[in-house]
Amino acid sequence: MTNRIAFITGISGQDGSYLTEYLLKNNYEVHGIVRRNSVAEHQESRIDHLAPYINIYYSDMLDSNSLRNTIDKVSPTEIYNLAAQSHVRISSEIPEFTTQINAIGPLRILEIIKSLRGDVKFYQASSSEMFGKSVDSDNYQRESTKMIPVSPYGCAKLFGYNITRHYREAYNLFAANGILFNHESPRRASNFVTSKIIKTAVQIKLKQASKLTLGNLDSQRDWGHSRDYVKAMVKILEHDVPDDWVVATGQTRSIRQLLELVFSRLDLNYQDYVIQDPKFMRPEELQYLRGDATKIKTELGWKPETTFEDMIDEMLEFWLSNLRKI
Ligand code: NAP
Ligand code: F7E
Repeated sequence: MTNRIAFITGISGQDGSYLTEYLLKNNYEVHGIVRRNSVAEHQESRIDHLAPYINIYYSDMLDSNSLRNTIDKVSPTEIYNLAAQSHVRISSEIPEFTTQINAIGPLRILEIIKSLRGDVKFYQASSSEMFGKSVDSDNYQRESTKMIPVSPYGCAKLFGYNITRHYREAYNLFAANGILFNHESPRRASNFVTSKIIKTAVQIKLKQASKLTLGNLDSQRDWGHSRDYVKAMVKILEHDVPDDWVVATGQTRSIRQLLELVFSRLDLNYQDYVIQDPKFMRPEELQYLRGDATKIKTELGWKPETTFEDMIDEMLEFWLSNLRKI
C-alpha cells in the first residue's frame, strides 16, 4: 500500500505524462484532471498507455468548484500544478485566457489548499520565461536574477510564482516553485520550435514537405529533456523545506545551431529549405536563456542526464518512425 497520493493538473501534457510514469515507478497513487475536448481521443494520447494505472477526472483550471470537488475526492498528499496555456507566442493572441489559466489557476489551487489546512505539498510549474530580458553579468539566469517578462505567458507565470511564494510565507504552506528552462522530448507538441524543426526536416527528407517556415533564428535557449526535468519536480517536493529552484542544463544554443544539427543528421543543409515569416515572430522576443542550476545540483543532487545531441536523436527517431508510416 502506498501512502503517497499525487494529484496532477496537466497530466495529459508532455511533462504530465513523464511525471506520471516516474511517480508510478516509485509506487505513488496517481490522479489527474483533463478538460473536456470535442474529440475525446485527442486529449489523452500521451497517457493512453498509463490509463489502467491512473485515475482521471474531468475538471478545468477555470472552474474553482470542480477543482475543489476533485481535490476533496482525491485527498492528495501532493499537487503538481502543470496545467497551462504553455505556448508563448499564442499567449499574445489569447492573453486573457492565458492569464486565467496560468495566473489565476495556481491561486485557485492555493486557496483550496489553504482552506484544507492539511499538509498537502504544492508544486508550481514556473518558467524561465519569467526572466524575460534580464540576465546576470556572467550571462546566466538563476534564482536571484531579476524577472522582467516579455510576454503575457511570462507575466502570468510570474504572478503564479509570486502567489506561490506569498502563500508559503503568509500561511505556512508547503508551496514550491520549479523555475524550469526549456525542455523537450518526442512528446513535445509540434508547434514548439524543436519539434517543429525536427518534424519538418524529417518530412523534407521523406519528400513529404519542401520548406520549413520559421520566425526568429537568432534567439538562444537552454534545452533539456522533459524526462530528466520531472525528476527535479519530485525532488523539490521530497525536500524537507519548500523553496524555489532553477532547473536547467547550463548550455545555450541558437535556433540556427539547432537547425544545423538537425539537418546535418539527415544529410541536408538547412539553408536550402528554411524561410522566415513574420507570422512566427513575437511582439517582444526573449533573446537569451542560460540557466545556472547550481542550487538544485548541490542541495538536492539533481542533474540533467540526457545530452542535447541524444535528445535530438531520440526526437528524430520518433518522427522518422511516425512519418515513414504515412
Ligand atoms: P503542455 O504539453 O502544453 O501541457 C499542458 C497541459 O495543461 C495539457 O495537459 C493541457 O491540456 C493542460 N491544460 C491547459 N489548459 C487547461 C485548463 N484550462 N484546465 C486543465 N488543464 C489544462 O506543457 P508542458 O510542456 O508539459 O509543460 C508543463 C508545465 O510546465 C506548463 O505549466 C508549462 O507552462 C510549464 N513549463 C514548461 C516548460 C517547457 O519547456 N516544457 C518550461 C517551463 C515551464 P490540453 O491537452 O487539453 O490542452
Ligand atoms: O520557442 C523561436 C521563438 O515556442 C523557442 C515553452 O515550453 O519554454 C517554451 O517557450 C524559440 C523562441 O519555446 C519559431 O521565437 C523561431 O525564441 O519552442 P518555443 P519558448 O517560447 O522558449 C518556456 C521555458 C516555457 O515555459 C514555455 O511554456 O524559437 N522560434 N521560429 C520559433 N518558435 C516557435 N514555436 N515556432 C517557430 O516557427
